[in-house]
Amino acid sequence: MSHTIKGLPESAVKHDGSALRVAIVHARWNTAVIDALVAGAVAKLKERGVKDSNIVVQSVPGSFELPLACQRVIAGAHVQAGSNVTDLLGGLSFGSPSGGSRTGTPAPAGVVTMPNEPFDAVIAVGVLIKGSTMHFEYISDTVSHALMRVQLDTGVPVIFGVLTALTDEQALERAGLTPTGHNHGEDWGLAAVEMGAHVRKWR
Ligand code: DLZ
Repeated sequence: MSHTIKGLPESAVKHDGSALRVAIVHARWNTAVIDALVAGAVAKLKERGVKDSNIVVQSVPGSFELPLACQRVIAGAHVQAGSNVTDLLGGLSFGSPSGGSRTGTPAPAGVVTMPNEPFDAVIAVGVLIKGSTMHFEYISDTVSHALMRVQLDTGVPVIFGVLTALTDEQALERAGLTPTGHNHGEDWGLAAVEMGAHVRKWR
C-alpha cells in the first residue's frame, strides 16, 4: 500500500453540528461527479448531527454562478426550490413556503423563501474539468477569488468545494467514483461543521 503525507487528518475534536444550519450550493455541470460530492457532504453533515431541516441545497447552472449564489443565500435571498435536489437527496428542506425573508420582502409567487435563521456555513460545490480552451483557467481563478471574497465580506465560512481537474479521471477519483478514490465532499461536510462551530465561538 502506498503512503502519502497529503490530505486532511481527522480532527482531534468531533465538532457538534446539531445546532448548525448549512447550505450547499452546487453547480450542475458534470452532474455525475457533483451528485457524489453533494451526497458525501450531506452524509458527513448528518454524521456530525446537522439536522435534515437545517441543510438547504440549491443548484445553479455552472461554477461561475457559485459566488453570487452563495452571497445571496447567505444574505437570505429568496431561493427557488430545485426538484433535482429533492430527487437526489430525498426530501431535504428548502424552508417554509410561508416564512418571510430576513429583509421582510414578500417572496414572489412560486418562490420558496429561506428560513430566517442565518447559515453557519455554506459549501460551494463545482467541478471544472480542463478542456482545450482557456475557459478552465479563467473560471477556476475567478471563482476561487470570488468565493474567498464572499466569506471574508460576509463572515460566514464558504467551504471551497470546487474541483479543478485536469482530466475526467481526476474528477471521478476525487469524488470517490474510482476504486482507489476518495470523496472530497465528505471532507467539505466536516470542514463546514468545524468552521461553523468555530465561527459561533468567535462571534
Ligand atoms: C461553460 C462551462 C464550461 C466549458 N465548463 C464548465 C465546467 O467544467 N464546470 C462548470 O461548473 N461549468 C462550466 N461551464 C459553465 C460556466 O461555469 C457558466 O455556467 C457559464 O459560462 C454561464 O455563466
